[in-house]
Amino acid sequence: TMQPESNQTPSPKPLPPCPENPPGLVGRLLIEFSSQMTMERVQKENPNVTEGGRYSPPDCRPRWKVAIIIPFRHRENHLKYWLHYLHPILRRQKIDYGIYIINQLGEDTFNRAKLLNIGYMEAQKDAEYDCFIFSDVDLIPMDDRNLYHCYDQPRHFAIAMDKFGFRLPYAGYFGGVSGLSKKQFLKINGFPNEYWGWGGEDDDIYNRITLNGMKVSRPDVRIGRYRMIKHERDKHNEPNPQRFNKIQNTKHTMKKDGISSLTYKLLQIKRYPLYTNISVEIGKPP
Ligand code: UD2
Ligand code: MN
Repeated sequence: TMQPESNQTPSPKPLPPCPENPPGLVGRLLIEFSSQMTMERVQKENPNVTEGGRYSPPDCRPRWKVAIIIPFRHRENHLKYWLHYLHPILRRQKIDYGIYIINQLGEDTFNRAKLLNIGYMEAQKDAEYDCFIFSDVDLIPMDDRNLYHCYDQPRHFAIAMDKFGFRLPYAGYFGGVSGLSKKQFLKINGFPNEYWGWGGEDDDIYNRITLNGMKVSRPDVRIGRYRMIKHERDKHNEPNPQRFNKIQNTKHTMKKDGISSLTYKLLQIKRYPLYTNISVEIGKPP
């Protein structure tokens, strides 16, 4: 005999998948950095973001679970603008996401790519992310049709920056903002840990992608536009004189230097309303 269905608790209505082209996008955005920004203001603007900078669309089932990873030291002012602009954009894009600031403690030489590797490791302790977007703290997209999720091939988002005259500076450029699925990231053994100081690490990542038989995917040049907040070169992030040599050798170094060889000391994880701050000690150049 059949069970009467009437006295069962109704299961919640399954959400439809989020649309591939979210209807609430507005396109080209006005981005400026002259108005005063405070964290209190940005928090008030984003009441629906949950602790640690997590958000999931309430009305549809997102296609990707995205960890956004930002390498960081002493850029508090830039971070406020980044959060002010990005949270509303990501919300309109119907992305399920978490924001991770990877903060290098101490004053030894900065190491962007190693911090990004750490972000990949640490974010996965929080949730089953399947997409990782790596962004400089000073880069704001000028068009919300530049969708922050992953693609069939590793994605380069920041292709037309104001500081480069809104053009790609060279064909193999992969700096600024990029995104890889978990599978793509593991295929290239993550990012190099041995680029200390400014430059070269993005070219090494580009080499890893092409050497492993993948191609870089990019948005339309009218959509992949960015503003970078103007800044001086930071202390302890001087141009790395070894970078020209090192990017010639990716083929030989990528198998041993990468996510497989990553070591670091985790010092603190703090959940703020709009982001998670992960402070780490990463050592110094040999
Ligand atoms: C370019 C690339 C960047 C990277 C870098 C070389 C662009 C827009 N970006 O950036 O992706 O390849 O060259 O390493 O072309 N940071 C701190 N504190 C520091 C130093 C760096 O937080 O003391 C972080 C921060 O997120 C910053 C990022 O590292 O945005 C890149 O450093 P940058 O902004 O000084 O380098 P830039 O603008 O030449
Ligand atoms: Mn910059």
